[in-house]
Amino acid sequence: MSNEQQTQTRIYKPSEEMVKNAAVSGMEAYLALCKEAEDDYEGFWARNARELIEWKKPFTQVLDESNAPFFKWFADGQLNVSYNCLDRNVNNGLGDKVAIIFEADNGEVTRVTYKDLLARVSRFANALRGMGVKKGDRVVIYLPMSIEGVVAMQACARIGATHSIVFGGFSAQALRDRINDAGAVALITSDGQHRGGKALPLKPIADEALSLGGCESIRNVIVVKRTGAQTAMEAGRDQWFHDVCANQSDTCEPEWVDAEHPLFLLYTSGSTGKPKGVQHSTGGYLLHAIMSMKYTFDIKPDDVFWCTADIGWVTGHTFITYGPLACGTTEIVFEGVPTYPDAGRFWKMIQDHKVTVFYTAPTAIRSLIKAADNNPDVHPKKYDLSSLRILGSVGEPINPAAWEWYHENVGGGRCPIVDTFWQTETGAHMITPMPGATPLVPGSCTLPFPGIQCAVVDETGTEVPNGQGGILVVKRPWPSMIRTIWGDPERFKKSYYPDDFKGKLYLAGDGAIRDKDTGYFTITGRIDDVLNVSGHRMGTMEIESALVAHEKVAEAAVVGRPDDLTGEAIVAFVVLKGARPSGEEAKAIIKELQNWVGHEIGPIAKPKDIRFGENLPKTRSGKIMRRLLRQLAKGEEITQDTSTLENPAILDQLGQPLS
Ligand code: 6R9
Repeated sequence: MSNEQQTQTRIYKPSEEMVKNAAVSGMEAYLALCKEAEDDYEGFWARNARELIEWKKPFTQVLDESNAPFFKWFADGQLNVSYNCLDRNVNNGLGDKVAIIFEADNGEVTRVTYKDLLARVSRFANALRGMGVKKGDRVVIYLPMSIEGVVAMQACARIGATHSIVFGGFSAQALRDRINDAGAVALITSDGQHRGGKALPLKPIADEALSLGGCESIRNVIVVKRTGAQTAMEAGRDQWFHDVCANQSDTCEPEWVDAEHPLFLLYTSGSTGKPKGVQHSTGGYLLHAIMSMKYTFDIKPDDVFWCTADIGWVTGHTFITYGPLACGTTEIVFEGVPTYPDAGRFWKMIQDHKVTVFYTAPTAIRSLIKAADNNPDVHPKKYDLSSLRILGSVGEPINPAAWEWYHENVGGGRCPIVDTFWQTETGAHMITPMPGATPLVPGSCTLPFPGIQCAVVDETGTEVPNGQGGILVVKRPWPSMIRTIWGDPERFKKSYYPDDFKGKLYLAGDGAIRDKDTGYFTITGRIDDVLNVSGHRMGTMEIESALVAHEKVAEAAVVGRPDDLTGEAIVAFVVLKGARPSGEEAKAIIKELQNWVGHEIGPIAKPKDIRFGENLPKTRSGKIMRRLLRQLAKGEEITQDTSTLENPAILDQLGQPLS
């Protein structure tokens, strides 16, 4: 047996102690929860919703399928998410407990108790109300990782405004498109952000976005002072966050909303067209956020939880802003980057703050493995990581070698790794181990979350036998699922409940295979034109449209190629309007196009490799043969018959990497 095979088949059972103390204690407990849901699906979720959420008005209806696939959960119940995250904990005696340990890029630490956080949220919620922001209005938040980021989200939730976070690394154009699509009335941003020892501007990008046209719905811009950079403020529109919060009352009556009220929109990449505004609910979303904290992270009162995601992604929503606070947890919010001042930063922070549950992405792990290989001083073994008890992974498949390293060097061989598969659209965990129950197999996200009914099917929607790969689907609606695509219900139906499956199965967009013996799931990657670069979703079409918007570009096709560090890397095949360039000229245009895409979408969308051709490989009916481009991008030889192509000779030209 080769080493790779050995590592792949190794099974890690939870320790007796872990089993004894875990919320889901042993496989019997896991299976009992699954059976409870199997026997009485609605009863299972309703029981949890009653136990885990404080309702202003209790629900009597559970699941409403009358307008499928626009499902409703707990529709006649009323609640407020901010109340459940803050007031509830303060009322239960946790007022002086630390809610957030904020560590700045420069290492400065600020602690905010539940009582403080409630006061800060209330003041800002009052300020927003004072500006006329009301229930149902959309508010776009374009902020770095900060206490104010969490405060802004919670304040929106408190007054029933629907927030939409735009990741601070996105461009003016991307911000403008999201403001425009959401029809937002207010924008919350900051003068700038600190990352890796540098102060970067943010407000100027927001200003550029607002100047592009299409953002006329914005009445107020609120600016958090972070870097102290000279900042232009437009009279009548822009105000400082600290000014609007000054003199506001520390209390703010929450807006009680229906369970189906949209808590937030979050834009994500799809296979075609523009990014889609994934709309989430209030009650169902909160429920599964809490359940994921309790079951997957086995969260306990004295845990210190750290999710390293940015609040700009769904992981930051569910596992920074909502899940941990709703459970009364102490959590870390980190402003900086894992490699500053050196690549030991994560390990030092775990040591300093005695983190017990740590949740990060495979791409971060892989880059820290590389760093530790090159510099023994930043190796996790140099730090005291004994406080850790559970590790998590999210965003992309974790390769078994990285899993083993994480388990051994960060978890000291004793911490279970929960490899959590889920999506922006699913709101919370879908397939994941339970740390005190599920035997772990590196590289597999193992079994569905209790109550979630996943399957692997073929193109007709028929379940395939274990051991045979197929398409991942979810068989029944679940509380935290996407409700619709903002402003485009037809696209919601087509993307997630396609006619191919008679509109009955939720299509995740990923391929999967189940193990022959255990039934464990392994995600095999996206089956659509979505790339996963460092755990960030990028639509190939989005990058292609950015490229063809450049004056020199006639046509472009974008594909992914496997990359050791980032999971996938973006490769663009480009036909210029002028002659095919070579040498120095080609290099200069490559730089120009990379910067252009960075400016149009954001630095994460920059193609790593750009190749020029006089044309692209096309079928006689004019379809670009992306399969062949993928092979070229990987540097594979094309062996199949290409005689059906209109222009087979083009493959030689495109096979030559320049950059
Ligand atoms: C939470 C989040 C979703 C896509 C998803 C899949 C990939 C996420 C994964 C995983 C394998 C895991 N993905 N977690 N693949 N194993 N544990 O990442 O949401 O940004 O919407 O991305 O990420 O391809 O479809 P989102």
